[in-house]
Amino acid sequence: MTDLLRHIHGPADLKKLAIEQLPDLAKEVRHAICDQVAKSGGHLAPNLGVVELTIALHYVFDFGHDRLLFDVGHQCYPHKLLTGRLGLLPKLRTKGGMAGFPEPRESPFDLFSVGHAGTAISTAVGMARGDALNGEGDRKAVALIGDSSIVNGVAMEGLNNAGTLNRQFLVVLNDNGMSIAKPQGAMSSYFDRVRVSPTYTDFKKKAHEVLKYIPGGSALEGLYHRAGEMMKAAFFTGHMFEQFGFVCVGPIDGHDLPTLIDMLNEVKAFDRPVLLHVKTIKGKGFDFSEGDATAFHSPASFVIEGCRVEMKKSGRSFTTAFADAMIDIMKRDEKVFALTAAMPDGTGLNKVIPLFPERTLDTGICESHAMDMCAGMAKVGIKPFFAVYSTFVQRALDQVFQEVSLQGLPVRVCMDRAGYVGGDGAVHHGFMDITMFRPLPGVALLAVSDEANLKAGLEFMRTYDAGASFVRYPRENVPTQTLQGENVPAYELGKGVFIKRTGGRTDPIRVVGAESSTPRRSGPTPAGASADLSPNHPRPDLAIFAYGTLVYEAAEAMKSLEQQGYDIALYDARFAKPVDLDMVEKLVRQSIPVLTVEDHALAGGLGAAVLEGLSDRRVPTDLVYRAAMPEKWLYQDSRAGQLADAGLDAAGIARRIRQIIDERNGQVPPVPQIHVDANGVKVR
Ligand SMILES: Cc1ncc(C[n+]2csc(CCOP(=O)(O)OP(=O)(O)O)c2C)c(N)n1
Repeated sequence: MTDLLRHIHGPADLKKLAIEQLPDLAKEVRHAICDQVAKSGGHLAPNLGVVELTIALHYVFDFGHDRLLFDVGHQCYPHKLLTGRLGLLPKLRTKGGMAGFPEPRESPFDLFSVGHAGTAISTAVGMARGDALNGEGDRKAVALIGDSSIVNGVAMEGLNNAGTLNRQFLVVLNDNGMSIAKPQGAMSSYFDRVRVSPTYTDFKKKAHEVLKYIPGGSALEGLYHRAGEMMKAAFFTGHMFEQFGFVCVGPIDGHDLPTLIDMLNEVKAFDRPVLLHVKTIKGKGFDFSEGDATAFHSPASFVIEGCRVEMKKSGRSFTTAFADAMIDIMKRDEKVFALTAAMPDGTGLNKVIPLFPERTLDTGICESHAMDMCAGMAKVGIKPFFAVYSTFVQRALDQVFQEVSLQGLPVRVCMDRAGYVGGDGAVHHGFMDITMFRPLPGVALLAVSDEANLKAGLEFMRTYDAGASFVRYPRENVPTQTLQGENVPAYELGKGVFIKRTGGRTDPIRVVGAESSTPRRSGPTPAGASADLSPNHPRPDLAIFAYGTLVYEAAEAMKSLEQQGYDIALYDARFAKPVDLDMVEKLVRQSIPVLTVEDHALAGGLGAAVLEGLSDRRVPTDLVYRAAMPEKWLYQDSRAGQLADAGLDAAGIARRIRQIIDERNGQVPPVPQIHVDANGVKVR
């Protein structure tokens, strides 16, 4: 193998290479990415597919000055390697290492932190317009977008606006005929047809054909006459994006570096919007990734042994548990319909779809449309279960308001990847689903802590017809041992459940006469004093009111607290809306401090619901404490690392509880609640 990549510290070094050297560089880039993803996991096939395209873009444009916007951003690894970040690659997706998505904190070559599909064209239009206003209209604008993302509503809105630009503007359509899974909808069939069209292979014939269609005197004609022979042949008249006001060029071979460079050099000079349609092979370069681009879209780590590639096994995820629970529900209830918006693998529905082809659907990347479709189905008595990541359901907030909640429709939404998501980082955290949906009348919000609770929660949703219901669960494996055994109590609207108390003691809410408000010593036993730890002790030092899988972190925290002599009760809140205020009120009225614990933003989450609800009941709230995601971005890391940084792992919860109890015992002065906002400003 050649040794070129090591000497590329930025695009200026790339431009020093001869075009003939670039295929060797492409090979090195591919191997560097594949070797690293095999070790750490990450996006593989999308990056392997754009290696030549990225090299060509940096070879032709000057993105220190020009603008390059990535759509989704999961295909940015080659770009990062060509812009001086090879040294960060060994720490891909880990704390302090290389983010898996474009990240402006990392490099001025990354203009936006992105992760959600459909945004590149609009942000590029904005920058192009802004640059023009700033008198810097010479900065070229380029948006790189995939064939599945361009169908996204946001992208379409961007195209609609971009087509009216009276200046250079380039959309590079990376058409690999794939989303994560097979792309969906009429547009994907259209691309299938375009992809097999003769294109620029038959230059002369094509040029002649094109000339026939170009009306005299049009702007296109002017461009056409200025264009080189190859470019003329690649003009695509009748391409649907022509109707948006774009000059359409291609499809061209996205792995043929000399052609890519020639074409980009030509379209760069066009002073109007151009769509360059580039055909690529997702996963290009290795048999295994080309052969199964879905499995290698974003694999966990894997091992390559000769011709064999083995994915590392990683336990039973909530996603798999969800798929199995859905299969069971769909067998029992023929009104149930399951949908995903382009995430059959990520949500587990890939396991469900083959079993129920008539009652499942992948809508493509269009969460808003999917949500409205759910509303339509619910309106006629079908029970839609929309499986979607928490972060992507944000795209459908307005639809949940207007078409779902306002109509009182029982749409069921199953939110995977709720809370911190680990390596994908800030662009994918599911941190505001409670905040978004809590204000909506009739909506039920629940969370599940383990597989048995997941089944029970989904069963509740199946029969809950009074409004929409949303369940959340994280990117994690289901706990191998359960706190409540297999037979968890059924979910009852707005009801939390007692899980356990240190020392196997009784639920304080159930203790007869526990309303006594006599102050008592709490916390660890001072030296020389005898501990009051009788089995029927009426009041614990503190009650934890935890949501979702953090019930398990809290249970773990209780182990160390118990050893230190603390008496703690644990409740699973189960619902953030309606939140079990009766449960919390009973605790507070016994002078038991309550700590709410959730893997969700502090603002508007479970703890906020408790504080607001108690306040409305005129119940004093000074005994309520909240542990939740702090108001600051946590970037790529393991999920465990992110929970620890937020103080939401077992150690953090135990620390917080000791602090609260010590403070209440007057052993330490009150600790002000300090949170750091997005701008790094400390606020009380
Ligand atoms: C709003 C939104 N929904 C879902 C996703 C998850 N997602 C990430 S990449 C991807 C497929 C994108 O396909 P395409 O644009 O064709 O790019 P490719 O991966 O094929 O290169 C999807 C669905 C997302 N990033 N954003």
